[in-house]
Amino acid sequence: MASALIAALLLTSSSLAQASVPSPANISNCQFFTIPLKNISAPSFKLSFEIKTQFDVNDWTINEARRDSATTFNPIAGPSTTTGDFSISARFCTPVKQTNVSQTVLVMTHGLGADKTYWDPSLTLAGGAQYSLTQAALARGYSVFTYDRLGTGQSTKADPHNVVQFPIQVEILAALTRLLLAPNSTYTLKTPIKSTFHFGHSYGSFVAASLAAQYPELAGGISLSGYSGLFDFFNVFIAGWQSRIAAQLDPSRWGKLQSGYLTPVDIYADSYEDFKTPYFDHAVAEWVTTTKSPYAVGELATLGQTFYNFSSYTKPVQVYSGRFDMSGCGGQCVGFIDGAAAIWPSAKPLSISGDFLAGHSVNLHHNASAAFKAMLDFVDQNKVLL
Ligand SMILES: *[C@@H]1O[C@H](CO)[C@@H](O)[C@H](O)[C@H]1NC(C)=O
Ligand SMILES: *[C@@H]1O[C@H](CO)[C@@H](O)[C@H](O)[C@H]1NC(C)=O
Ligand SMILES: *[C@@H]1O[C@H](CO)[C@@H](O)[C@H](O)[C@H]1NC(C)=O
Ligand SMILES: *[C@@H]1O[C@H](CO)[C@@H](O)[C@H](O)[C@H]1NC(C)=O
Ligand SMILES: *[C@@H]1O[C@H](CO)[C@@H](O)[C@H](O)[C@H]1NC(C)=O
Ligand SMILES: CC(=O)N[C@H]1CO[C@H](CO)[C@@H](O)[C@@H]1O
Repeated sequence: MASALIAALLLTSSSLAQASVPSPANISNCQFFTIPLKNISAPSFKLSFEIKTQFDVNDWTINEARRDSATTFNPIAGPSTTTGDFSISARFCTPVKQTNVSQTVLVMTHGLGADKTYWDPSLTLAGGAQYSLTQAALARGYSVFTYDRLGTGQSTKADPHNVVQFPIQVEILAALTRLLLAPNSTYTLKTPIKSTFHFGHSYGSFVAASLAAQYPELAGGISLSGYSGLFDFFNVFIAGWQSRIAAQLDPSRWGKLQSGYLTPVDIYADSYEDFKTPYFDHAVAEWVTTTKSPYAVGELATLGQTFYNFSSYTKPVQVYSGRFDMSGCGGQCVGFIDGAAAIWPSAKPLSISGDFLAGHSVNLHHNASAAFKAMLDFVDQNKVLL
């Protein structure tokens, strides 16, 4: 049944392929890597709750979403430290025709519920190249690095309460960036990397932003989408997701995951957060649901619990979100997203845009190529050597 659905979906969406985008094979060399990271250490938190049953998920959702949540619910019981060895699944691509521009790598960090394919849907979606920031960046000559954040895709599925938390995701991104910048790096197909520009989507934007604040020497600039930097509407998003314990929702897909790995209940809950009608194709929403990756409750509960000094970051910052972004702006960014300027008082330059006709997952809407142009123009104009 499920495979019949997928086959039908591929047939339907193959018509999208006709917008002729050069085959990725012609313009770039790509390689997948499994990167062993040893002894990664970060501050962490003991949580005040534990997910064992679906009723625990419901109650956690209510506690996070209720109107007085800020004063009645503290997910943190106390400080701790996490140290571990992790295996990170990643992919590096670089243009066949190498130029100086190829020595800048765009490092892309995906959001909650996704994996690295967010940045290159053409890997598994027929016609997906038009939604691929990776392909657009390669066409401009940049190298691109994408990876599955800890707990997602093919990376280590660590303890979803105590280990997969926000600060360790920042440390992992820092470790990966250092590996890319290392002389004679194993992970860059012999392309010497001189500078990095970080891209984030949604949760990945918070990770990239925090990396820039903590380790400015590792980020020549940042471009953030699915992001306002503000948490005012997280309750609308968390409630709308109607999360389920992934292992119980679909044992054949996720049966091996611990109970703290959650996922929105169905395609409509996924789409509630990601998309805005009429600016997307339903086939793309189907793709999101058939390829999604559960999130760890610990990473969502610990977002915003650590202080990072964003005001000390002096390099280029771009905020580029869809007008109808649900988690970032409560469904309407116009008249709200400019508030993000206060987060980045020292950024030079700072560019904030929230009127692009899309929901949260900017890259997956019809007019994605216009968003990619705006994002990559910003890199072209502002890339700075580290
Ligand atoms: C692991 O890293 C910590 C610092 O974060 C260091 O003190 C310790 O010696 C390291 N252990 C190994 C085995 O490298
Ligand atoms: C590329 O970089 C090298 C070394 O930094 C420089 O000499 C050369 O002029 C650059 N080429 C272009 C086309 O920018
Ligand atoms: C990198 O490779 C070059 C050429 O093979 C070599 O001369 C250089 O010593 C290497 N650098 C490091 C840090 O390994
Ligand atoms: C953050 O950084 C700015 C600029 O470097 C500094 O003035 C400020 O004191 C820092 N804030 C905190 C709380 O450390
Ligand atoms: C696509 O997005 C750009 C940038 O926001 C906008 O100027 C253009 O009008 C949009 N095109 C369509 C067909 O929506
Ligand atoms: C001109 C050219 O090299 N075309 C190739 C692009 O990539 C596809 C798929 O790998 C090949 O079939 C074409 O021959």
